[in-house]
Amino acid sequence: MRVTVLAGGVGGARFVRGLRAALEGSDAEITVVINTGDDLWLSGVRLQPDIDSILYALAGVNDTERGWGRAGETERVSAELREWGSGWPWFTLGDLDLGTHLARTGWLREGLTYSQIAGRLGSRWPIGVRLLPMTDTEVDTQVVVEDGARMHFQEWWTRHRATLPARAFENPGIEAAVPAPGVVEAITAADVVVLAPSNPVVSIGPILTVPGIREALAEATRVVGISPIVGGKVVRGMADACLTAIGVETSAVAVARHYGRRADGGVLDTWLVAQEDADLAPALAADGWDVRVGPLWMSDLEHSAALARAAITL
Ligand code: GDP
Ligand code: FO1
Ligand code: CA
Repeated sequence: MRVTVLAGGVGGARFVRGLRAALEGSDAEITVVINTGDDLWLSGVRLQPDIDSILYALAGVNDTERGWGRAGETERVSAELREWGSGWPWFTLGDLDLGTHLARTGWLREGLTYSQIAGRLGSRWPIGVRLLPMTDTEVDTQVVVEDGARMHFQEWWTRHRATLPARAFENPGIEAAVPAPGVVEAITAADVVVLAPSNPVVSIGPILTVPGIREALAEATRVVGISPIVGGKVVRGMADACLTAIGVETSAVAVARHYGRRADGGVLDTWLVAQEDADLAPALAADGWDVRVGPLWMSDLEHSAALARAAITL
C-alpha cells in the first residue's frame, strides 16, 4: 500500500507518527509532502521548521512540550547571536537544531536541492518515511497586515503570536515554482492521499498553491482530509487567526468547504470529523460530501495510530 500525506509541522508530525505505527510490519510506503512556506534565512542559515518538526518527531528527538525543536536543547549559540545583534532576539536557534541548519546550508552551498537535502536529513535516523518538500523553490509565506505592510510568516506567528489582524497570506514567486521531484508521482500513484489535520491556511494552503499539486490531486486515486478543528476550536496553536483572516469560520464544516469536494473542483473525496462535530455531518452530507466521524484526538501514539487507521481504511 502507498500512502502520501500532505502536512505542516506539529499536527502533521503527530499524524505521520501514528500512520507509521498503524502500518508497522506491512510493506506500505509512506511519503510526506511537507509545507516549506514557514522556511526562512536567519543568521546566514536556512531554517525549515515544518520539515524539521516532522523529522525530529519521527526520529523521536523532538521537544514534545515546546512543540518545536530538539529535546534536551541548549541555547549557548543563540545567546551569542543575540549579543552580536544577529537574527531575531525573539526567535531562538537551539544548539542541536543549529547543527541541522548548518548541515542544510552547507549542502545548499554545495549545490544540493531541498529535496536532495530532505533525503539526507531523513537518512540519519531509520524514520521509515520518505520526506519531500512541496517544492525546491524558496517561496516563504508572507503576511499582509492591516496597514498593507508585509512581514515574514515567522514574524507574524512567533513574534506577534498571530495577534496582528492579517489581510492575506502570500507566497511571492510561487506561480513560477514546480512541485519537488517525486511529489506529483507520490500523489498520483498513492492508494490514498491524506490531508493531515494541519493548519489549512499556512501549512496545507501553500502546498495546494504550488502549480501542479492540485492537478496531481485531481488524478489521485482517493483523497481523505482530517479536520484540525474539533468542536469549533483549533486543537492546538493559532490556526483560527489564519482562518479568520481569509474569511473562513473556525469549524470543521467551513474548513471542508474551503478545501472543496473533488467532484466540485476541490481536493477532497472524504472528510473526517470528530465525534464532537457529528451533528455537523448531515449538512455536509446533504451537499454530497462523504463525511465520516472518527477518533480525531491525537493525544498519544495509540490515538494517532487509531486516527491514521480510520483515515486509510475508509
Ligand atoms: P504547525 O506547522 O506546527 O503549526 O503544525 P500543522 O500545521 O501541521 O498543524 C497544526 C494544526 O494541527 C492545528 O491547527 C491543530 O488544530 C491541529 N492539531 C494538533 N493536534 C491535533 C489533534 O490531536 N487532532 C486534530 N484533529 N488536530 C490537531
Ligand atoms: N517558535 C517559537 O514560538 N519561538 C521560537 O523561538 C522558535 C524558534 C524556532 C526555531 C527553529 C524552528 O524550526 C522552529 C522554531 N519555532 C519557534 C517554531 C516555529 O516558528 C513555528 O511554530 C512554526 O513555523 C509554525 O509551524
Ligand atoms: Ca508550520
